[in-house]
Amino acid sequence: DIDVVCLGESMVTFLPSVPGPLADVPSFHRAIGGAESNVACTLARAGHRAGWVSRVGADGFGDHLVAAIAAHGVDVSAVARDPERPTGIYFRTDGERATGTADPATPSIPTTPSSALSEVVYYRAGSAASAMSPANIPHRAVRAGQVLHLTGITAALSAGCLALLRELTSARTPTGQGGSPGPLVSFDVNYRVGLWRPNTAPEPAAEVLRELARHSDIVFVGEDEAAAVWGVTGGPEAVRELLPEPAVLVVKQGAAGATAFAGDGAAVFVPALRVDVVSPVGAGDAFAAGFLSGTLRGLPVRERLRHGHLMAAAVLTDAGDLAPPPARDVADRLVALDEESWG
Ligand code: KDG
Repeated sequence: DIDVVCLGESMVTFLPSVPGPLADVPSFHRAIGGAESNVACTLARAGHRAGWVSRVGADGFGDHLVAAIAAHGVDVSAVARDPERPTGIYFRTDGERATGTADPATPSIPTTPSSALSEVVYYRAGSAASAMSPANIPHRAVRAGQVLHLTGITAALSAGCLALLRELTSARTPTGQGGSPGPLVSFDVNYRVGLWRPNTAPEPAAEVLRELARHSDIVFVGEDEAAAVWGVTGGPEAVRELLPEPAVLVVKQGAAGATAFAGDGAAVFVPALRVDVVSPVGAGDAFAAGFLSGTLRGLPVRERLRHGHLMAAAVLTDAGDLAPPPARDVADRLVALDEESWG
């Protein structure tokens, strides 16, 4: 029995040994990345039964990915190997860490967030996962959980991947409409601007991501993403106006916090924890995992958001895309702290 199935491409990730531009980094440290498997790994570490469905190459990077994700406790039995296509990889660079002081009296010393100077370089075109389509996916395994987690990254990879997401989002059976209820579809918009170039992406991002979000049950989107993809400014309410359909909509507001619309429609805002950010990559995935963990446990929306922030904080303070979440009893104690502790 599986609680959550996450479907999407994962890649072997290379993290730089030193900050600086790609041309100057002499060596890299191997890790794993992939928005959906990050969610699966975090959920598994948090005590849920999580599965990851994907395709990887019949190569050493594929071996490593499958083994590393399985080592987090994720069910990888439905991952297929493609002897014709490689496993995707990607490299990250790290901007110089913020140095100096934020004191406005000494403005000559810049305080640049490291993320502003970081680069992501993908080698994933033509990868095994980009060849996913409705024809080569284990449909029973994909629908085996209570929740099926997808992201907008997959929609950018190929026409087949986009067709698959369309099928999975539109085939859901909302509870109360008869038939055997399929999994709740969770969709993180995850707008990756580098993947949506007109000559490589199957269709324009704005329409595709909106359509997929509207057909999902639980949607995660950053306020900054909503502005970049749809030109929506005006806060979480404006995003809700654009996406009124999902039963649950979570608008992430960066370091400020996140707002959820659910149930009676009232907005619930929970501030984020203030942490020293080492790397922001993967924090959104950890947030989604925390929120979904709370959803699976039937917790109130406010607590789901707090679990999201706690798991995001663990990744924000780590260099990799993935970090172990706090143990469940610790997380529960922190989530139960009063309003004052939560800012
Ligand atoms: O969400 C973090 C991801 O960006 C990273 O792990 C790699 O899936 C990835 C992507 O496509 O950028």
